[in-house]
Amino acid sequence: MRSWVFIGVPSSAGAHHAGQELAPAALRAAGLLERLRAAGVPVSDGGDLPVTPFELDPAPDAVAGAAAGSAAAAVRFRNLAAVARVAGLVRDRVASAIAEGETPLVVGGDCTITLGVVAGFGRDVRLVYVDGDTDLGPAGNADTPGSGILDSMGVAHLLGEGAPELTGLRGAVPLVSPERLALLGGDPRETSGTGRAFLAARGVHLDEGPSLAASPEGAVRRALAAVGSAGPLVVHFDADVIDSGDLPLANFPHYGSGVRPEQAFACLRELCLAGSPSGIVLTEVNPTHDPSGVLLGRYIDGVAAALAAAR
Ligand SMILES: [Mn+2]
Repeated sequence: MRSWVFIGVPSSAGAHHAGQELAPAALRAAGLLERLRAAGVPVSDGGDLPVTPFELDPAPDAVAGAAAGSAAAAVRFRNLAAVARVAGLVRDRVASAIAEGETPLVVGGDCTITLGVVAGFGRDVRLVYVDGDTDLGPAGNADTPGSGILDSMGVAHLLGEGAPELTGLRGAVPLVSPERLALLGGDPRETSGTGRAFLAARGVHLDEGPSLAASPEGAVRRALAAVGSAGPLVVHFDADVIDSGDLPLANFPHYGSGVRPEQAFACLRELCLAGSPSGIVLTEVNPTHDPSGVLLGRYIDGVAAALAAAR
């Protein structure tokens, strides 16, 4: 039987603002590890990486471009040094967990930590990216340099587009082969035609929120068929795949996406059951959205029920 290790990554370095760096400690305090064990999931506590909160990183390049009347300001990346440092630490921590025969349960933190997780698994990694966004940043919208927030550019970087400090985390680019990547649950309102074309041109599987909601099991079946069966499977699960009207835990809201919590957790459960993942990344939980703790409790229940399916 597999043995999971909880690896906390208290970082909001790549996020829109602070809060996610509190998630590993909040989930631990709310009983995630105990709930997992009660559900029959063997898990040890591997501790946390260093706390790396969001810091303001103003945009002098974009301001200068606008002042000069340039329509196409250069793409820039906010807090790049901190994001790259955290992702590198995640890569090394995940690689050492794998070497010790443990199954990493990486608990973020913003979505850029997944770059490090994937890098830690090496070249044959397969990734099912369950997320309310397709995280293409400017690669998905040619008309704007974007926000500079790296949290919204993770998939572009996985595919080799963006800052070399991140695309090169494993040495060889890209971090994951496009045919081994499946995106599940994206809010269709958040992905442009350019973004869809970018993914289609590379052969990346995309199944958006409505089709996940229609059949979580069917969406997982299609995603697993798309990424093939050879190589370790990593599952990325962003809390923002869930309609914020039901569970507004995530940093960046998706009100009205139509993906119910039970559908999102059924998707995660089916990935655990049918995909037998070698690692899972949980991202985007912002405990400051939940002063009563009720939302964290629901989230933990869903995660524990899902991981119990992975034997
Ligand atoms: Mn997201």
